[in-house]
Amino acid sequence: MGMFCYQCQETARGTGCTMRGVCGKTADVANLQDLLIYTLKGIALYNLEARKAGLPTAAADKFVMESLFATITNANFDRNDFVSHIKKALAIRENVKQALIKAGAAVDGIKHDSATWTGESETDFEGKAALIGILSTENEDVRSLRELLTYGVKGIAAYAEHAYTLGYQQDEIFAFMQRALVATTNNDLSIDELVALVMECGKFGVDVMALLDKANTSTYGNPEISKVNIGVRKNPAILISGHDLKDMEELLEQTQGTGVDVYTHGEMLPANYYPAFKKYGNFVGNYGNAWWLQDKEFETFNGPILMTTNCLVPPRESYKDRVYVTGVVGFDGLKHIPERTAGQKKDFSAIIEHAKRCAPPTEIERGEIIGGFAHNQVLALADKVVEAVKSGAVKRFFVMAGCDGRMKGRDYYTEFAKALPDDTIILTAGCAKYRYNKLPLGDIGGIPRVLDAGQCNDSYSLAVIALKLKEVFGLDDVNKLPISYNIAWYEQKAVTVLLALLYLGVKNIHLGPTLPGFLSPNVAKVLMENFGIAGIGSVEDDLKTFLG
Ligand code: FSO
Ligand code: SF4
Repeated sequence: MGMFCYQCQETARGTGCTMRGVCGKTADVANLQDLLIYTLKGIALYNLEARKAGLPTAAADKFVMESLFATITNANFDRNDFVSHIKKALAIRENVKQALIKAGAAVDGIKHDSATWTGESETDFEGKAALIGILSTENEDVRSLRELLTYGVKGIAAYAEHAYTLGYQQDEIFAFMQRALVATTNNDLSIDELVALVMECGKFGVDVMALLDKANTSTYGNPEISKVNIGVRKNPAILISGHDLKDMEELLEQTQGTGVDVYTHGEMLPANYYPAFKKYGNFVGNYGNAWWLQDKEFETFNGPILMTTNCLVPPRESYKDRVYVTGVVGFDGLKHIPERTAGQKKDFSAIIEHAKRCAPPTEIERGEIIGGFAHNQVLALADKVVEAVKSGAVKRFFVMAGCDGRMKGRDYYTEFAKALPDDTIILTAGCAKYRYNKLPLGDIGGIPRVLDAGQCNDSYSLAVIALKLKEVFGLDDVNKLPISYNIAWYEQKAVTVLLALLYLGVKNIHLGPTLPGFLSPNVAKVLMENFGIAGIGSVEDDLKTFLG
């Protein structure tokens, strides 16, 4: 069975996975994911009408958001989950349609196949999936723009879901996700109209990151400068990874008094920066590095692991029985911790009991790392930062946010960080930081040379900081600041972050380790000509370009 997926940076040969994903996604799952996205477009066609008619849209809004999130790279590998999502999608689509009919709205005009196809069995789904994949859009530029938009919307969905979990939502964001999905079904849209939608996606990228920032900081306080322990203690423990702070909170609450410690992994590291989590004595620190090293680090952790969102790597047999997943995450054979029911918390008792039977983590590192430089903390230091720039102590900032990954070429980011002159500061967010956050890069007059704002969505903080500096220095253009952008990407949330930066007017972003395989030569040209987007070269050449 064939497949076609090119949504992430590690896509095979830089052009597309066709037999099985480099990520481990099987062809049948890839095809079912395509069919799910296709069916969401049908839901969106009806739901936009429902929105216009003032009918309730909440159930479909939530379902579309969660389903988009579930198709992000490394989130869900479970065929059964996608079969049941597609069945649910067909049912929801029908519900919205019937509600429209009941309200006297005209639905006859909704004729697109995504809104009308039906199927019942897995065989039906597989047959249909074979007809509607990404390559069914023949024009490569249209396909490229449709997919760029879809991936931007997937990232928006992920961030919207985190905010939603904390009780924050915005109708305009739901409506945009659906409008964008519908746009990908419209053969009449011109290239210019699709480009405009991609830019609008950047606007909603900013909006959703701002919403999530508000949700996180209102719930857990503003991240503050923190020293994070990267060593281990002697108690049995749970490792929590992914991005979901609500899971973090409830796990910490439920482990109190059990003798079980909690450590973060990967993108959960920034939980260590939030005041609300510091009060828990059993919250030890961070264990390990970025997501792709989990096959080694989960092994030596010895205790159970809770994966709250992407990025899950297909687990090895040796530790598979210790991996628990929750939320949109899925993998055949892993234990799934059920969702919250109204007013109730998630029940983490099984994983806590499991931890008690395990050995404490094996030490793989010792020491501390520093982080917590989100916008509030940096702006509290603004005078110091501005003074350092004015005095020439700090010559330039390098935004090196984004993702880490397995690709060998990502050594570039470590070498680049090492080669940067001593009067420069790295601003980071996302798991890209693990390429240089343990290097002895020192500080400039007390300001660390690596300022970590947090998770990938906290790239929003970096934008807030840049806009504030622009104001302080009285500049009319954010590109006149002494800030360069050398960003690493992997999955679709990074696409959202990139589009958000473009929307904010940031130019000359260098994107690596490779440019997206889903950019056709013409679309790549538009991005290069209009925004100065470029790839990466050698550390030496790039430094010359940036510092030139
Ligand atoms: Fe990394 Fe994975 Fe946070 Fe991504 S852990 S790669 S952009 O999920 O979301 O930075
Ligand atoms: Fe390939 Fe990436 Fe798609 Fe996985 S998510 S199938 S690695 S392109």
